[in-house]
Amino acid sequence: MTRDKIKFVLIGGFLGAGKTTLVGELARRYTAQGKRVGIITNDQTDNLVDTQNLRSQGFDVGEVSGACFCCSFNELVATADGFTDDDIPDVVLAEPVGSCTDLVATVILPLQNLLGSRFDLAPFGVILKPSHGKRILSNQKGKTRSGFSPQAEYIFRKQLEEADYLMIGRIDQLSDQDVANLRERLGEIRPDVPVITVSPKTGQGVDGVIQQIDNASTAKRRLLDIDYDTYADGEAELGWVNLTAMVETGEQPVDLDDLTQTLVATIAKHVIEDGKGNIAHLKVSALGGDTQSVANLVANDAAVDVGLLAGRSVSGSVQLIVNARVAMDPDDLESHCRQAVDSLGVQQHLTFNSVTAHSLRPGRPNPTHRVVR
Ligand SMILES: Nc1nc2c(ncn2[C@@H]2O[C@H](COP(=O)(O)OP(=O)(O)OP(=O)(O)O)[C@@H](O)[C@H]2O)c(=O)[nH]1
Ligand SMILES: [Mg+2]
Repeated sequence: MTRDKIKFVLIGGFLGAGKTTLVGELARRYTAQGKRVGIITNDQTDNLVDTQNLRSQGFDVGEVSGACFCCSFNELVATADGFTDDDIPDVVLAEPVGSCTDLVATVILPLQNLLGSRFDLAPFGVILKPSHGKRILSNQKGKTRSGFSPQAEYIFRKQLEEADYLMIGRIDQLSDQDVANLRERLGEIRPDVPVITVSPKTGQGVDGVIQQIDNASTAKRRLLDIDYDTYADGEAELGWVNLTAMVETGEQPVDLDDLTQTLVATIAKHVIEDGKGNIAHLKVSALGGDTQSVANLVANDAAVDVGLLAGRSVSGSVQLIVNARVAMDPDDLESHCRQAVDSLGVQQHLTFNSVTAHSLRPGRPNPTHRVVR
């Protein structure tokens, strides 16, 4: 029996751009169409809020952790194959690490060249994070206004340059003028790619994303002209902390949404008061039984958002996971995260069974495969 190829959809974009939210919304729509969906998440280290978030929405999620897709290409392939044992997906939705770029050369083309008989590679869509896009893309040469270094801004731009189609995200929060300005800036970077608008959170424009995914004619496979030294410096600027705390509530149930929002706000307060930190994405998950809350903060001056609402209180065991990506020293970031968790424990009368944390600066990207011009 011959099978249809698995459609492989990679959704790129900077940290906090809305990739996981979009992947969840796409998965819901494909599932409603009767398609089987597999999702692959990715991070430099383990214990991912995104994996839990998408699993708690009922999706089948595989995780590639320990390095980005390009440096863990064989694990990516094994994870995509892992879905195929008894229930072969029609669509695989994959979310790379938000500080990664050069994905056409290191992930899409190698997958197409080596496994093209099994996977049908969709056009590559990249979602623009408006809060940083507005500042980075309007920069005069040599001046940075985003709070990130020129090297981190370089990654942001390179991500946009390699797209087959670009998405302006969070349009529920943008004025028509904002959208027009961002379109103009994107047109300067890539005059030849379609630019669509989308709100992964409200679902507005997601049909347009599906049309782009199905429009094979836009898949131009643009190879970047990229300097890996600058790319590596930009990634190394980011402090990365994944912290997991296993806690018990007192007899009084705790409101999970309150827990996640408070913890994000407290970590952010420490980071901002420190005066050195620039938040790319702070996310906290609280999982009690089968109820989960995720709260997020995507910039120093943004508001804390509950991306996944639990809507109820629980008592007993709760797992807290913090994933923090902030331009600052990772050891300092870890101590801010630990302090915030401690003070939350006191405030909410939590008993700690364990707290483990892993902090790092991403190492130099060393792709398994890289297609060059
Ligand atoms: N208002 C609004 N918020 C959104 C939208 N899309 C995503 N968000 C919020 O933005 C935050 C980050 O979204 P994620 O989907 O986690 O972003 P991401 O790109 O996966 O982030 P990383 O995995 O860290 O790179 C969450 O609080 C989301 O709820 C949107 O269209 N509108
Ligand atoms: Mg994500």
